[in-house]
Parts: sequence; C-alpha cells; structure tokens
Amino acid sequence: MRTTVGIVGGGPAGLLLARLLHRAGIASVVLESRDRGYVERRQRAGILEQPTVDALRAAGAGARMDREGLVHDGIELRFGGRGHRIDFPGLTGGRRVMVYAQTEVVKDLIALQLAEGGPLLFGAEALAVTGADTDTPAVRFRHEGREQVLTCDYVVGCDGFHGVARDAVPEGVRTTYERTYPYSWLGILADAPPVYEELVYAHSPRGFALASMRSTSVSRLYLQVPNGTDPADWPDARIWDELDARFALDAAPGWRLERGPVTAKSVLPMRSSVTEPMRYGRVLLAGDAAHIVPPTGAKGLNLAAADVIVLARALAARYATGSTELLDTYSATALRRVWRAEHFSYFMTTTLHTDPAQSAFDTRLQLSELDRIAASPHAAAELADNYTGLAFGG
Ligand code: FAS
Ligand code: PHB
Repeated sequence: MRTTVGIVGGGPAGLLLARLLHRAGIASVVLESRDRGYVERRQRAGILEQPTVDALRAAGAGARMDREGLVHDGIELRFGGRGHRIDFPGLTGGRRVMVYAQTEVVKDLIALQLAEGGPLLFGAEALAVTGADTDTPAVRFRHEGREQVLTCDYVVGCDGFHGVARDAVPEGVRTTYERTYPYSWLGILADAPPVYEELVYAHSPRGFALASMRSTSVSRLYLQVPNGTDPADWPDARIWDELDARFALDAAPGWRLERGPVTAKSVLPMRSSVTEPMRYGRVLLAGDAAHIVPPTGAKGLNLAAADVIVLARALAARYATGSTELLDTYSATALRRVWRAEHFSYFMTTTLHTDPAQSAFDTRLQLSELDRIAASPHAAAELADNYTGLAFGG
C-alpha cells in the first residue's frame, strides 16, 4: 500500500488529523488496531476547549456536537466546606468550554472518515515504523491475518501511550520526562441526572472528587483512590456515600448527589509524561503517543487536538508550497503548548488531591492556594485562561 501520510492509531488524534488532511486535499490511511465498537465505547475525556471545537467544525465533524454538546461558562472549586465559581467568560474575555464526550467525538469522526474516505482500517495493528530517516518511511502492520507494508511520504504516530510509533525516534535521540502520582481515579458513569449545573472539583480531607456529566441525565463522577485500587472493592452505595462526603457544603448540609444505576466503573492511574522531540526525520508524533497528563486539568484530548491542528497546517503548507518550515518547527511549537498543559495539569492535580504522605503543613498550603484563587480575580484568571485553552502561541 502507498499513501501520502500514514497515520498509526484511530483515536481522536489520528481521526482528526485524517479529516483535516482530507480537507486540505492530502491523502492518508489510518491504521487502528482495535475494532470500531471498542474504540467508540472507550470512556475517556469529556471537556473540549474552544480550539478543539473549532477544529472539529473545520473538519466537518461539528454538527452533532453543536446539537448535543453542553456549553459551560465555568466550574466550581469546592474546599473547606465552601464552593467558589470560576467565571470563564468574565475572566477570559468570553471563552467557555464544551461538554461533549470523547466517545461521541470519536463516533462522529469515524462516521465521517468512513463516509468521505480515505481508508480507515480497523483490526490493523502496526508492528513497526521503519525508514524514519529516509524519504519513504513505512508502517509494517498486520491486518486480516496478513502482514503488509504501508509506504508513505510521512508517518504520524497517533497510537497513544502504549503504541509503537514512538520507537521510531531512536533511543539516543529520544528523551522522556515523567512523573507518577501516589493516587489514581475511580471513575463511574451513572444513569443519574447531575444536580450541579457545572463541573465541581472538590478538595476534601478525605481526598479529591470531581462531578462531571455526559448529558442532563447521565453523570460522570471521579474519586481519588489509592494506586492499585480494585473497582470491585467499591460497590455503588460506597461510591455514592464517599462522593457525598467529599462534596459536603457547610451552608447546605443536605447537599447530596442524585443517585442512579452505575453503568461503568474503572480505575485510572495518574501519570505525567513527555517524549521529546515529537519528530524524527519523516516520522512525527501527536497526542498521547508523545505526552500524557493527569486528567485533572481536562487537557489530554485537547492537547491531542492541538498537536494535529499544528501538524495539519504544517503538512498542508508542505504540499501547497513545498516549504517544510512549519514541519521543521512542529516539535518545538507543539512542545511549548504541551509543557504549559503539563504544568497546569500538575498544578490542578497536586493542589486538589491529598498525597497520602503529605503533612498538615502541605494541606494548609493547598487551602491557601485555593483561597487565593477564590479571592483574587488575577489568580482565578490564570486558572480560567489555562482551563479554557490558551490561544495558539499564547
Ligand atoms: P488514544 O490512546 O485515544 O488513541 C490511540 C489509538 O491508537 C487507540 O485507538 C489504540 O487502539 C490505537 N493503537 C495503539 N497501538 C496501536 C498499534 N500498534 N497499531 C494501530 N493502532 C494502535 N483525558 C481527559 O482530558 N479527561 C479524562 O477524563 C481522561 N480520561 C482518560 C481515561 C483513560 C483510561 C485514559 C487512558 C486516558 C484518559 N484521558 C482523559 C486522556 C485521553 O482522553 C487521551 O488524551 C486521548 O485519548 C488522546 O488521544 P490520542 O492521542 O488519539 O490517543
Ligand atoms: C470528564 O467529564 O470525563 C472529565 C471532565 C473534566 C476533567 C476530567 C474528566 O478534568
């Protein structure tokens, strides 16, 4: 097989890149190891920044998002028994976020790719990416029991943290920066109407909790739990009781979540990781294949989108004008936004979670930081600016 851009991985990064390239008249092939149902059912992110929303619209995949997505103007920080709203438009000159699950984004992009092409091969597992330092890089992959080779002008690794494309950057060239955290998230989906208008991020002596949503009838909720937690140790009633305890408000002692059947339950470890550079020769990396953030800052999916927005522009310029200037600066441009998001995600995670080893002094520092954000428009604006998605180059 031969194409212009070979894309390894059919998650949000790979699918959005394929659509943006298609709009620019650039042919691509997407190789996805899993089947369609698995990719569409995988529960992940829920918040879209404005640049991500704009890119989905530009890719022709925004119609259902605009019909069914929920536009949110803020979040609530809850700590010390009190709630404090962060007013996004008021603090950022009008920016807001869209609540529209990654599962829905992926469904919309897959439907579009299958309707308008180019090829999207499910059950196509990339085994290796070769020839990065040649003009004809290739992906060796297995599909329908046969090993095949896809020869390209460029290969983009969008195959996530456990993919193979990252190995195309030689070990002597590649540097990985990482941090792990002494806690995980227990995430649930429940058929229970959210009793909160906007997302609630709670710091409590019992640990962190987050109240999000998928619609006005489906709640998405998270609890900080110890690493290695088995979801089976958390029956539904225990989850609801613990959530209510962590969201408790002094001024509303009866404040409780609406309960309902828990339809999904999983434990997600926390990790920060960045691989530099995000390019070697004619192989480029985008999304989780290059970087991971703890989900407290709602950045994972949005960073993946930001990478492919920059990369699609660079490839379009290359094929329209022959100039490789944007391709040559892709890694540095993407990494500037990546590190900003890494810091914001680290800040939100370490300020809101209770490290089992932290001292009472550490907890007072966290509460002082949160109090500063609640009391100072300057501090609140810094959070709102990062959460809603910095302007490119910002
Ligand atoms: P993805 O991992 O989504 O996609 C990579 C794709 O490549 C997958 O479909 C995989 O099957 C495929 N692939 C892998 N190896 C392959 C191979 N060898 N050949 C072919 N295909 C291959 N972010 C948030 O903002 N909020 C959250 O709440 C949140 N929750 C998360 C929960 C979990 C369990 C995980 C793992 C991540 C979560 N994230 C969250 C982050 C997540 O949303 C990612 O940032 C996002 O999926 C990144 O998209 P991609 O870069 O496309 O990577
Ligand atoms: C979600 O809705 O899944 C979600 C929202 C905000 C986060 C993380 C996850 O910070």
